[in-house]
Amino acid sequence: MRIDRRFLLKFGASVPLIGVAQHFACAAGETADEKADYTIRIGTGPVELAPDHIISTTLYNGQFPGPLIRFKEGQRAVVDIYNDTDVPELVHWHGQMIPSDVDGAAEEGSPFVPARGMSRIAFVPKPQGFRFYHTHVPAGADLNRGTYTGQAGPVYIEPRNDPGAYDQEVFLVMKEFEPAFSRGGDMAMDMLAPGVPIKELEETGARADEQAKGTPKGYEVSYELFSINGKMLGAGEPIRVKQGERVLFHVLNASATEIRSLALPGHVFRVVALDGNPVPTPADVPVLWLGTAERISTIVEMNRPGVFVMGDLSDDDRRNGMGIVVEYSDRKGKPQWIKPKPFRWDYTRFAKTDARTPQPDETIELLVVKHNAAADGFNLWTLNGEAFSMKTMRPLYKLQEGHRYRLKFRNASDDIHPLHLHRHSFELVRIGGKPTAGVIKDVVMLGGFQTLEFDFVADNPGRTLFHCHQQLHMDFGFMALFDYV
Ligand SMILES: [Cu+2]
Repeated sequence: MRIDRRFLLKFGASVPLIGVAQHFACAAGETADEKADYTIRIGTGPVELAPDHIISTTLYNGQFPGPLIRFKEGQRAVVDIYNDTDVPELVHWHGQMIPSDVDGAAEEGSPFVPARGMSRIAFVPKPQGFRFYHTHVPAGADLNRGTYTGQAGPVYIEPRNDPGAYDQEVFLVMKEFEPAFSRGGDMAMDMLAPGVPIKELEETGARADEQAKGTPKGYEVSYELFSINGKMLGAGEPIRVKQGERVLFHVLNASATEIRSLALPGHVFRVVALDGNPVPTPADVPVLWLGTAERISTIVEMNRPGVFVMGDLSDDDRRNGMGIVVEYSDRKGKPQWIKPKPFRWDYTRFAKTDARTPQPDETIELLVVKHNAAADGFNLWTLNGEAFSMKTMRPLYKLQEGHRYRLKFRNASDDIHPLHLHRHSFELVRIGGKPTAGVIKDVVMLGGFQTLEFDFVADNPGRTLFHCHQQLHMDFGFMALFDYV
């Protein structure tokens, strides 16, 4: 067993409340003797998605999804991470406001978990709500790396007091397996509201296409097998419910690249939290849409007895596994699927009724452009003309602690981008031209040829990564680093 030499330093940096001096006073032996609260083992193993579909991939603790980790908000946790693979790894604590060196992103300075080695980290989990953990290594052209693997698991940070107005809590992790490169996809692109494509952005996109004339479009990734909680539709245990029950679902889209949808025929979802943060206006919707890495917490009242398929709207993906059976007690029979009416996903539905937000101290504009097949057959992505360089890791912008920043995105591509900011939450302030307020997230979908604005307060000093969560986009330029002055 090898202890990462940086781990003492990490302790000092991550326990501000207890005091750095005290931690440096404990000898290395004492901290090493301290028992870990959680242990994560990264290793390759099989996943039985269905009896006739057993795949092999990299997993946490030999299972997919990785074990549900329940932290207590504000209560320091020690996590041992063992890497039983031959390549360095990173475990990122998505959606938590923790220091850069334990966040699990190399761009921020988090050390790798060495191949065949281990790291011990400690941090104070926050904020409360539904988060997750996943690998943060680039995959590039290797479909056995990064989020194409099974390295993802749910995290729930228990609030200090839980209202508990539900009868059952169910975590759902949506995930595809057996990826392959393809040219062009068939993903739904017209499911976001409000907003219409902006002509000027279409023209910018067309000019970029013109420059790449003659080259085919860049690689995309498609998948053969689809699952919820590591089981293809029908292969796992059904979710068993009783009439009149209120079931709280925590849904995670753990896809590397895809947008997912979810519907339960005859039932509505009352959305209570987005990315783990309670929404100002809980509202009922017939369909959930989640970009890569987005989470939705939603209560369903079980008031229509039967046996149903809760599944993705894509017929192909659902038939290849993206669904789970919901079964009322004493009901038997073939699970029913009824296609819901088309429904556009609108974050502003859950917003404050008054769309006023504080004025930002500074505004940063970011133009997103796709360069077809410009990187060895992969699309290259630029922000204000620059693709992120893993070599220089140059910070794009220096933040002043305490300032409120507004990021204004203009998307000159037809793709939807799940934008993600590390170590901070942001507030949506404008989507497709419509002002909004009060929806706090850490991932948001930016529509094709559309605009979006969000604000964040620089309240967690340290290097901070921003990127598109679509693995192909983040690996090929769509990243930016912020630092504090
Ligand atoms: Cu993207």
